[in-house]
Amino acid sequence: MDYVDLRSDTVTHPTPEMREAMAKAVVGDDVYGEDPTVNRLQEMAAAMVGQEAGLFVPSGTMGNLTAILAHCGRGDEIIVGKRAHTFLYEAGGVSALGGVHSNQIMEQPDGSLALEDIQAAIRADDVHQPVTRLICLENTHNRCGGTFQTPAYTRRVCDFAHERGLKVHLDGARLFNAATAQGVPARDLTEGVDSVTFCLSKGLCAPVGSVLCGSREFIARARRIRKQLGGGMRQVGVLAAAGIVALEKMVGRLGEDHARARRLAEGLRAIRGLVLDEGTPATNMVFLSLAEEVPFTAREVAEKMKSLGVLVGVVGERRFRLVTHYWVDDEGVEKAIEAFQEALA
Ligand code: TLP
Repeated sequence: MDYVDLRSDTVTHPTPEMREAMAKAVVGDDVYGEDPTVNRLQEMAAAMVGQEAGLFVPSGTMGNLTAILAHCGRGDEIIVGKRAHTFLYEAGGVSALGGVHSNQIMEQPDGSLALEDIQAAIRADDVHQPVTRLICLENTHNRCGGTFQTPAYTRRVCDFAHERGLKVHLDGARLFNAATAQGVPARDLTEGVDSVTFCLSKGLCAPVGSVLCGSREFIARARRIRKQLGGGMRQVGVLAAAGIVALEKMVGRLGEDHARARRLAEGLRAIRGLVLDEGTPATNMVFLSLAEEVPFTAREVAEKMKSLGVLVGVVGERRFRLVTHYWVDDEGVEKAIEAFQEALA
């Protein structure tokens, strides 16, 4: 059965054009820096986010981990949102592998970190305390609803950080969704950051990979850390080739996913028993909950939906996340709305 898969945009398959580019990719040993396709992808990626250099990594998780370990030493501290992917869903890698301590602060509902909360989290110069080194941002913000931050906000945090001798890392897994939603180039959202990762494998449909970008000096350090983590890959141009197609062909169409998310939200809003989050969707994610009177759990509803050919993300006892992407068309959206209706009947 062909499911309408709304669990995540991580489920996207490569497009036929990507598969063709992968088959034809010219490759070399990337640990020697000799894979021309990887080098081209890294240059393209860095240019798109206004940074000097890029580093191809197997996943967003490894990109964030590599960046944080390149910015911080053991016992240093990062300031990070309580609902940040890096804090919630990366298996505690920064502390397990890097000895990096995290100081979590609550995001604002829109996923931003308030400057006064950041200020309050910065440690004093005191032997009892870890040394604050880095502020971690996320744009779009996954668990805050796929919300986006503006160029002005990012610049404000960067200025604030730099005045205090701190660095800023941006988890831009869905950076191009944030850019599309605001009609700005991605580089406007990365101006001032010391490092940024974005994923090729989510809405952009590449099968694998993210790119970490920053200054040449930073990327040289990150390259050694990637090697320590076992992420030095060899003839990986076969994957980078799909990433190049992702950047050339898929960035410009993300607005279609956002429009489908809006249509999906509109259809679901009309169904009794479903309560949509205020303001959802900001980009390609729709967050919603079951109304109190519904006698099922989200998991039970998801099981029924599955039998109707629709897969949904369960993110709480009574809560769902639905993510639109390239492989969900208009028909899929209507099918999902009907399936919810039937599952709750
Ligand atoms: N997010 C996944 C899950 O891990 C939750 C998803 O389905 O949304 N940063 C952000 C903001 C992310 O949403 C993700 C993946 C990552 C980093 C990690 O990327 P990968 O999966 O490539 O390690």
